Amino acid sequence: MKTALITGATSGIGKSTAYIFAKHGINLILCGRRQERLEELQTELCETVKVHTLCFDVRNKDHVFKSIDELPQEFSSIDILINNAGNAHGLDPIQTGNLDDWDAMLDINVKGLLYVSKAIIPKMISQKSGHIINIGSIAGKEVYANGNVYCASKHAVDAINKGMQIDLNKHGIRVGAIHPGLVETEFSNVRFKGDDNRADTVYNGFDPLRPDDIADIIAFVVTRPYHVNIADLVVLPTAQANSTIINKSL
Ligand code: NDP
Ligand code: 8X3
Repeated sequence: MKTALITGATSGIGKSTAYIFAKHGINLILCGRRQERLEELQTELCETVKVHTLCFDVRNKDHVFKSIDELPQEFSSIDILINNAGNAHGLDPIQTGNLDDWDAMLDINVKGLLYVSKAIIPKMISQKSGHIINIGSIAGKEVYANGNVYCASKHAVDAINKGMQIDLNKHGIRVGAIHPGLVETEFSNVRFKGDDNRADTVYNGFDPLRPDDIADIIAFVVTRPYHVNIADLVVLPTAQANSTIINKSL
């Protein structure tokens, strides 16, 4: 049986991925900052697969490395890493952007992803196998108004994904990115700092992606035969043409 470590497993895409992986019989290491949610998931999913939880903020590199280094023996061999933890913080023109928001996005979406990857990649190299999926975004392919730093963080994920593909190629480790468009999760509630009405308007008037749509695709990607690596995938709701064109009449 394979073991997957999923960051950002307490909500949205990461949480759906945990459920779908459990259905595929993949043992789980579930990560996030909200301990209560991790415990709820563990209680539910441990009826199907083995589940271990790690409560850390991906910004805390010491905690990230210690938690992963000290995994119990039965979870220490990680076959699949889903680098999913991340969020947008704010939606402001560059000239009025909030410095704390910028720090959060770069520290979580970019540096946090790097810390978790650095803690796991040497294990994959010594195993001579592994599969890393980086969750980017359409915001990593295009820049939209007021998206500046979030888009920069996701462009960085796109670049890191390509860098990993090159550097890990000779080690037989599969690396790929999935870049979703609009998925209805807690993403906009976080972006708008708990303004749920504003968050709802993002997904009104069209049929957005649901977290299960992306989780299904992640499960498809990790269940391909070893010689198949899905390297880069943009997934949009049918109503979305790109970052800015959304057919709200559907
Ligand atoms: P959610 O807000 O629903 O989930 C975000 C997850 O990330 C939560 O589990 C959260 O857990 C975790 N997380 C956030 N900050 C930290 C942190 N500092 N340390 C550890 N974990 C953290 O959003 P989504 O499911 O939508 O987002 C998942 C990924 O998908 C993100 O990388 C996002 O950028 C990307 N994405 C989302 C899209 C969308 O439209 N929703 C579209 C394209 C990409 P906790 O709070 O418990 O720490
Ligand atoms: C999330 C999608 O368009 O809000 O990455 O940036 S978007």
